Amino acid sequence: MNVEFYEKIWMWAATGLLALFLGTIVIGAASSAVHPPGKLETVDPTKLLEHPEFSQPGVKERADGSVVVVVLAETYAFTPDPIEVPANRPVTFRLTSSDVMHGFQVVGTNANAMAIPGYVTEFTISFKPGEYTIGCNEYCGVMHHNMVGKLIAKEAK
Ligand SMILES: [Cu+2]
Repeated sequence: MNVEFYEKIWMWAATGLLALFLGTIVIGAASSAVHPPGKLETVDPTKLLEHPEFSQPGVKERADGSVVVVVLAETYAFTPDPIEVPANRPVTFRLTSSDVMHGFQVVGTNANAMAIPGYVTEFTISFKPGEYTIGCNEYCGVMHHNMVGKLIAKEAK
């Protein structure tokens, strides 16, 4: 098979670009600790009001001192809002949605996850002291742009 010289150049260029893009994703994911949501845990989105955990969203402290934030995302709000957590301490988020898919991004941090009806998304992160905006970055309906919340990370006294 005869392949033209310029065609060879473009084939190698395309292969090189694919390798470069894949490498960027792998390096970016590894260096920024990007990871998919925790374990595969399901929940019935039609029975969240009776669910022991998601019927009472909020910030809770476990017996071992770790902080857990149970978040319910629904069109077009996050509950609780605002979320008050201690700063410089690992905080575990457990989120789900009661209706459609929502995003949960704490702007300016590494916290960026999806709230999917039927599934529990879990991740752990710590915050520097300050106020953060929480945004939904999955289009969820006509008022999607209004779906914002606030997170306050307070330094322990
Ligand atoms: Cu949304």
